[in-house]
Amino acid sequence: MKRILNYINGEFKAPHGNLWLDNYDPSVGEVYSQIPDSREADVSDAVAAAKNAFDAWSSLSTEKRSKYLLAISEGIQKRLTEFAEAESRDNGKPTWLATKVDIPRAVSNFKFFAQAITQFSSESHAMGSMAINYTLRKPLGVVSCISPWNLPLYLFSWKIAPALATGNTVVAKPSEVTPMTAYLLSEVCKEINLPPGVLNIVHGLGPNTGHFMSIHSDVKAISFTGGTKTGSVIAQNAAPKFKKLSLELGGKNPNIIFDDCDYEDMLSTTIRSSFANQGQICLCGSRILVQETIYEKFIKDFTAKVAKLKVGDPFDSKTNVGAIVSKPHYEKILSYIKLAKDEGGTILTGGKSVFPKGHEKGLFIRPTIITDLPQTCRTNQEEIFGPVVTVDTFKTEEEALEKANCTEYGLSATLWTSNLKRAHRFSRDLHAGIVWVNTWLLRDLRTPFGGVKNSGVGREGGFEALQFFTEPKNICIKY
Ligand code: TXE
Repeated sequence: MKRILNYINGEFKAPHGNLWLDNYDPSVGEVYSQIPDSREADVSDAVAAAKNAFDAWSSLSTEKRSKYLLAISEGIQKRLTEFAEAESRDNGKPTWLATKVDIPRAVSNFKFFAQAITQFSSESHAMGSMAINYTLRKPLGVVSCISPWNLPLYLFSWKIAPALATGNTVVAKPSEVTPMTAYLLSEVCKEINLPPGVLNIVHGLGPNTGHFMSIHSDVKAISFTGGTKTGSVIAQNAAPKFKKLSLELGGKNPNIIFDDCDYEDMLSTTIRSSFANQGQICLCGSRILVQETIYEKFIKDFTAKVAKLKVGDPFDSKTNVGAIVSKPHYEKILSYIKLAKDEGGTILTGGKSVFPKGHEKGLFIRPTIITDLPQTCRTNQEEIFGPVVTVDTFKTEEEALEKANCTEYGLSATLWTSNLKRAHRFSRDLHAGIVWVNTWLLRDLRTPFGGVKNSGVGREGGFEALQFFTEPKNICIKY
């Protein structure tokens, strides 16, 4: 059975304790590889390597660092099919999705930050004829990047690329549930001769590997994407040492549909925003709010289309919905479907597991639509993170806004309307870090990405990421 290794100081290394974790293919429910169960000693090695590499890496010219990032980007691009198949097998997502979105996006992340760093500059503030202030932006040192399983390489590279571009050295950990493309990335780094220690990839469990990565005193900042509870644990661990933190956490995003929208566009996009990647995207619109005037029509059309989605083999190009990432997560989603029924919800379609031919032990759940639940119930308040949406109605704009804003989360929101004034007004008043009007998940890598309330702290993307990974220093010079 294939065993992947840690990538520390430019070398592939087995964990000190020789401990290993099983890695599952969720579409067949079987272990297909093993990964290091790294502990404190492995993390210490990685941090020491990163610390050692920092002076040389941070002193390289921007152009040279940029070239390394471009080489990584090209290295992934050359092996795109291999990366996409690995992502699909590890995660359960359709291979076409990994080929079209996940891996190309990882390629663009490295390319984007390779270019962005060449355009990064800092401010100066003139004090009349008395003095001039200018801001120096210096890299932080060793930083930890911890990423989740839903968009494995996509989110891993979204953190690593800006961290490296700004001159930091990195210790990174992918989710233990989806480690394979991070391992392939370490192969690419080796192939392109990235200087040893600049990027170190350590595999293992969150409470072990991730924990040591967040408490190590030589780690200056942590960039984390994952569950809200984990984010809170990391924030508590990081606080005593005043580490800089960027936390991208969960969401319970509203998808608000007014009767004056472009109906067909809304309908096809809503299917995507509800069930893309098995609903396991923090930006999915899991609470659909529909204006009463078009509710009956919407329910009929939406249910009919969703019932026809093909669930099954991720490697089949006709599959719309692949496997759920892991057994514990699969059980969590099913338990929420049960909760929704207990809370009085009506299941319009889905609501159960399926066992496609040849994948009888796989983890598949039919896309599920639930109605008749108040916004206050747990099903509508807690993040399910699966192919499950609820649909509710509203009469007025005020009611829609109140329902949209009524959770502890505030990551993203989608708004469907042709009324320009309403689009501006409503977008302004939504509690969300990102608002899409008449579209969903249309991403421009330059824009700030992140949420409010329990959806996180800080922003990633574009110059926000470059600013996060640098420390500003003000220098005041008297004329
Ligand atoms: O994520 P975790 P889980 C949500 C979603 C899901 C829930 C839990 O609702 O059901 O979170 O998912 C590492 N110190 N999202 O348990 O645990 C872990 O190893 C340091 C939303 O899989 O947050 C992994 O690399 N690190 C989300 C990463 O944190 C720790 C995407 C994320 O894992 C750690 C995923 C610790 N103590 C889940 N504990 C989104 N917003 O995109 C775990 N980790």
